[in-house]
Amino acid sequence: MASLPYIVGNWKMNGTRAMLPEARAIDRAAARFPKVQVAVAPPATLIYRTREAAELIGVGGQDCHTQESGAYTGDISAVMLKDAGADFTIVGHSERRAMHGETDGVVQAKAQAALAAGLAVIVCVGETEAERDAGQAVAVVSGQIEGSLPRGDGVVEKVSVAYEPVWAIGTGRVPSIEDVAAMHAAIREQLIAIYGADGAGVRILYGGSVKAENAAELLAVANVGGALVGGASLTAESFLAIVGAAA
Ligand code: G2H
Repeated sequence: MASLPYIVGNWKMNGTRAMLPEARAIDRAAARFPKVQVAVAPPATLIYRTREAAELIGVGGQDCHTQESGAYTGDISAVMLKDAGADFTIVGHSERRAMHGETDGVVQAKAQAALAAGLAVIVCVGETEAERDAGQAVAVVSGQIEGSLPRGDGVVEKVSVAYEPVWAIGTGRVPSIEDVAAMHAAIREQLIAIYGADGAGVRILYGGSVKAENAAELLAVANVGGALVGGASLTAESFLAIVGAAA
């Protein structure tokens, strides 16, 4: 059975308790879209309150540490995310890779930690503009997939991949439909190589300047199983327009 389209809002470092009514509005409206799986990843400070405010939608973290606990000032473990009410976490977002020096190995260790804590995980990959211009986009993403994806028995059901070209993030630019199709097909092939036949069921989200105006076209592409949405997820109105496009 084909899985539902998965639409995930990544609030990044945006939101105080004043955002909770948006989460509540998204949750209420999600009941109108039973054929779409909806989730938000608020800042860690809001996970507990968002979980309390929302009953239907998934709630997740934006990152986690590789370790369960210890002397890691300022960090948050997957166990803590789970305890706060998270169902999943994003790992390997390009902002983490670029601003915090996260390598594929670190991202993979974070993904394994998330799974060990009982969370599902969304592993982000994507090439820079220079890498695409150099004709290296598929090779770069393939390297990230190989190095970042968690391995082990039973993990495949809990893993999603988000393809987010770095140059499309928050810029209003999106790749051509042909380029999205080609990249998602390449990722699908690699997922099957890694996970066997079960790799065919892993959802591959597209992320990078998704908005109501382009969502339907992107979501119609083969092997696009949902969207990771940043800026357009910050109000219930703009996020729900994307959820509606997926329905
Ligand atoms: C990519 C995306 C969300 P935006 O980072 O992960 O953000 O939709 O603002 O490009």
